[in-house]
Amino acid sequence: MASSFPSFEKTIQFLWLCFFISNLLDLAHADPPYSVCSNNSNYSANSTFQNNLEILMSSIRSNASVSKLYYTSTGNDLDRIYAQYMCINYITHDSCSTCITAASQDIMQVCPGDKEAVVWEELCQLRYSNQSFLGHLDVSGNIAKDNQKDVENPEQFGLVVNETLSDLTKQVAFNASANMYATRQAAFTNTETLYALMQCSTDLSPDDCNTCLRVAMENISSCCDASRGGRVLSRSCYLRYELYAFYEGANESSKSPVPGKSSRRKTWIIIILTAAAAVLVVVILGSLIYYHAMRNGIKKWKKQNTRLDRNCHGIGHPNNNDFQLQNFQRDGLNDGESAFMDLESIYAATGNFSDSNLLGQGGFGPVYKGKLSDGKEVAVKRLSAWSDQGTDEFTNEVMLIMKLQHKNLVKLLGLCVDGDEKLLVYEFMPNRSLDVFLFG
Ligand SMILES: *[C@@H]1O[C@H](CO)[C@@H](O)[C@H](O)[C@H]1NC(C)=O
Ligand SMILES: *[C@@H]1O[C@H](CO)[C@@H](O)[C@H](O)[C@H]1NC(C)=O
Ligand SMILES: *[C@@H]1O[C@H](CO)[C@@H](O)[C@H](O)[C@H]1NC(C)=O
Ligand SMILES: *[C@@H]1O[C@H](CO)[C@@H](O)[C@H](O)[C@H]1NC(C)=O
Ligand SMILES: *[C@@H]1O[C@H](CO)[C@@H](O)[C@H](O)[C@H]1NC(C)=O
Ligand SMILES: *[C@@H]1O[C@H](CO)[C@@H](O)[C@H](O)[C@H]1NC(C)=O
Ligand SMILES: *[C@@H]1O[C@H](CO)[C@@H](O)[C@H](O)[C@H]1NC(C)=O
Ligand SMILES: *[C@@H]1O[C@H](CO)[C@@H](O)[C@H](O)[C@H]1NC(C)=O
Ligand SMILES: CC(=O)N[C@H]1CO[C@H](CO)[C@@H](O)[C@@H]1O
Repeated sequence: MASSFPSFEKTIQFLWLCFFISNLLDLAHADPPYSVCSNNSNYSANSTFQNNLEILMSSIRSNASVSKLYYTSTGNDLDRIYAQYMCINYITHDSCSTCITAASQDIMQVCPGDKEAVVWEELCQLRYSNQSFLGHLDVSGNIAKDNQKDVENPEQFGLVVNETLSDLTKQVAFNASANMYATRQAAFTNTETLYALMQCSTDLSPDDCNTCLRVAMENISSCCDASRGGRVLSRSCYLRYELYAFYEGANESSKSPVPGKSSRRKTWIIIILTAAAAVLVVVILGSLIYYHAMRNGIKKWKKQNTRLDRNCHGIGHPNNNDFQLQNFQRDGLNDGESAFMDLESIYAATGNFSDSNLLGQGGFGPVYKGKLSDGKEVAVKRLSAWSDQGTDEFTNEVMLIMKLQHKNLVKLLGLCVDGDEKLLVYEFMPNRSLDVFLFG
C-alpha cells in the first residue's frame, strides 16, 4: 500500500529532477565555443608569456565595447603575443563586448598552455599567437557547420546558394564601400528566402579576402550540400547562410520564416517542460491525496509506516550519489563545498535548536543559526509542526527556491524531511537581512 502513494520524499526528489531537467535544457544551448589549438608550442604556468597573455586579454575586453575588430600585441622577443578579435558586423557594441568577454575567458581554457589559439563564439572570434598575423590570410583550421536539417530540393538550393554567395563574395572583397561585410537575400522558392552573410577580417587585402571566401565556399559544398543552412568559421573570414533571417536588419519577408535548428530546440523544450510539468502535477496531487488519506483515519497504517527514512539532502556534496544532486554541483549552482547534512548534525549545529541560536521567528516557523562540524555557518528554518498547511508551505517554498536559486540569492544548502521535522538549510550570510531567511 505504501508504494501506491508517492511519499513526500519522492515528491521532493521529483522536484529536484524537474529542476535538473530545466538545467539540462540550458546546457543544450551551449554549442560554442568552437576552437582550434595549434598544439605545437607550449608556455608554462606563471611564465612571462602567460602573464602577457592575461594582460592582453584584459585590454581586449576593455576595447570590445568600442570597436568590433581590434588587433593588438604586447611583450618582448620570445614572449611577444599578438591578438585579434572580430565581431560579426551586425551585432551591437554591447553584444560584441559580451561575446568577447566570454571568448577571452574561454580561450584561456580551451587551449591551455598553447602559444596559439583561436576561439569562435556564436557571434565573434578571438585569436592569439606568438607570431604576428596582421594582414596574413589563414584558412587552416576552418570549421564548417551545417544546419542539421535537410532541404527538400538540394540541387535547386545549391544553385541559389552558389549564385548568391559568389555575388556576395565580389561585393565583400572588392567593393570598398562595403568594408568587407555584406548580406544578401534571394528568393528560393515561392515561400522561402535565402539569407546570406559574409565578412572578412579588414586587415586582409581584397584578393586575400576573396581567397578566404572562396575556400569557405568549397568547405560549404563539402559539409552542407543537403542542409538548409551552413556556416564557415575561419581565422580570416566568416560565411553563413540560412533559410531564415538570422541577422539584424534582414528584410523579414511576410512569408513565414522557416524553422531552423533553434526553433526545433524550442519545440523540444516545450515538449520536455510540458512533460515535466505533468509529472510534477501528478506527483503533487499524489502526495496531497496521500496526506489527506492519512488524515482521514488511516492512523493505524500511519503508525506502522510513519517513520520516513532520515532524509536530509545536502546539495552538492561530493559523496552524495544522488544523480540529480550531483548535477547541481556540476552545473555550478553550488560551490561543492557544503557539507553533507544529516539530522543529527543539524541538531548538533544548532545546539538542539536552542533559544540562544534563534535568529528570528518567521511566518512558517523559527530560524536558527547553526555551525556545521566543518565550521560552515548555516541558517536553519524549522517549519512549524505537522499540519497540511505546513506541508503545502514546505512544498511551495522548495519549489519557489528552486525556481529562484541563483548565485546572487541566499543559497539553499540542504533540506530534511523526517516525520514531523521539516528543515530548510541555507547558507548563512551575516550581512543579509533576516527577512531573506524568513521569507525566502
Ligand atoms: C590539438 O589537440 C586536440 C586534442 O588534443 C585535437 O583535437 C586537435 O585536432 C589538435 N589540433 C591540431 C592543429 O593538431
Ligand atoms: C612561436 O613558438 C614556437 C614554439 O615555441 C617557436 O618555434 C616559434 O619560433 C615562435 N615564433 C616566434 C615568432 O617567436
Ligand atoms: C604541450 O603540453 C602537452 C601537455 O600539456 C604535451 O602533451 C605536449 O607534448 C606539449 N607540446 C610541446 C610542443 O611541448
Ligand atoms: C603559479 O603561481 C601560483 C600563485 O602565484 C601558485 O599557487 C602556483 O603554484 C604557481 N604554479 C607554478 C607551476 O609555479
Ligand atoms: C557550388 O559551387 C561549388 C564550388 O564553389 C561546387 O563544388 C558545387 O558543385 C556547386 N554546386 C552547385 C549545385 O552548383
Ligand atoms: C558597392 O556597395 C554599395 C553599398 O555598400 C552599393 O550601393 C554599390 O552599388 C556597390 N557597388 C558595386 C559596383 O556593386
Ligand atoms: C576547407 O578548404 C580547404 C581548402 O580546400 C581545406 O584545406 C580544408 O581542409 C577545408 N576545411 C574544411 C573544414 O572543410
Ligand atoms: C526590403 O524590402 C523593401 C520592400 O519591401 C525593398 O524596397 C528593399 O529593397 C528590400 N531590401 C533588401 C535589402 O532586400
Ligand atoms: C580602439 C580602442 O579603444 N583602443 C583602446 C584599447 O585599449 C587600450 C588600453 O587598454 C587603449 O589604450 C586603446 O585606446
